[in-house]
This record gives sequence, structure tokens and C-alpha cells, in this order.
Amino acid sequence: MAISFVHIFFLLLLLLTPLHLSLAKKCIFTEKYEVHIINKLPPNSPQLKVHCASKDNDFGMHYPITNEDFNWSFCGLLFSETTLYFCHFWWNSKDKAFDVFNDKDYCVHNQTFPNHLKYCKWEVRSDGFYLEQYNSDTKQYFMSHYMGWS
Ligand SMILES: *[C@@H]1O[C@H](CO)[C@@H](O)[C@H](O)[C@H]1NC(C)=O
Ligand SMILES: CC(=O)N[C@H]1CO[C@H](CO)[C@@H](O)[C@@H]1O
Repeated sequence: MAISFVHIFFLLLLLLTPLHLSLAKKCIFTEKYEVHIINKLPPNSPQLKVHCASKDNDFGMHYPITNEDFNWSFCGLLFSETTLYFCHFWWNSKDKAFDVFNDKDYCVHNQTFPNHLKYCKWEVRSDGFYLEQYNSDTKQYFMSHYMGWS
């Protein structure tokens, strides 16, 4: 008797595990977010290096060329606090590290306009880092200067 219960338990575990994973990928219960980091540095300038990570994911070092879009997506968390992704950037003997996602409504805290698309678009330019915003009054997207290289 006891053995058959153990068998049933492990059978259920095997059946449920792939189901659980596929649910997680499609974000059934939470929203799906995308973060895009686009190299908008001048061509023929030094190579941009980007290292992004969260508590659970490390994307390693990336070397996007001019106009290349380095991006990833993830599901929002159901119960706990917002997911946090940060990146470290190196270019032309300068470097900068900051959160690129720490707020489910604004991409990053303290922005003027909420991000209703769940889509965080960053551009890396020679004068710093820009985050796309949507002005709901004028119904227009625009790139907003977030911080400089130094
Ligand atoms: C997102 O990254 C993938 C490679 O991981 C790339 O093929 C794709 O073009 C990127 N998305 C956009 C909108 O550029
Ligand atoms: C200056 C300012 O508004 N700071 C706020 C930025 O967002 C965090 C998190 O929502 C607040 O705790 C700060 O007060």
C-alpha cells in the first residue's frame, strides 16, 4: 500500500513539473515584461560592454554593436516584491552601473510617466543613458535622458 502511494506521488511530480514550467514561461498569472538595451553609440567608437544580472539570472558579458538590441523578457512576481535587474556598462574608458528594472509600473523608480507597455527601452548614447517614456497627454513616445556616463 505505502509503496503505491509513493509511486503515485512521484508520478504526479513528473507530470506536474513540465506543466508548471510551461505555465511560468507564458506568464499566466502575472504580466510579461521586456527590457531592451540598444547601442546608439557612434559607429567606429570603442566597443560597448554590458553585463546585466538579477538575483537569479546572470546574462554574462555582452558586446552589442551600434544599433544592436540586447534584450530579455521575464514574468512579474506574483506575491513578493518587484524583480530587479541591474547592468554594468563600459565604454571609452568610462563605466556606469545602475538598475534597468526595479519598478513594475515605471521600469525604474521615480519616472514621470508610467510604462503601460511593460516594455523598457534603453538607449546607450555618448552623452549617457536614455529611457523611453510615453506621454499619455500628447500620446507620444520620447527618449528621456536618465543619467550621464559620469
Ligand atoms: C532581441 O534579442 C534577440 C537575440 O537574443 C534578437 O534576435 C532580436 O532581434 C532582439 N529584439 C529586437 C526587437 O531587436
Ligand atoms: C525622490 C523620490 O521621489 N524618491 C522616491 C523614488 O521611489 C522610491 C520607491 O518608490 C521612493 O521610496 C522614493 O521616495
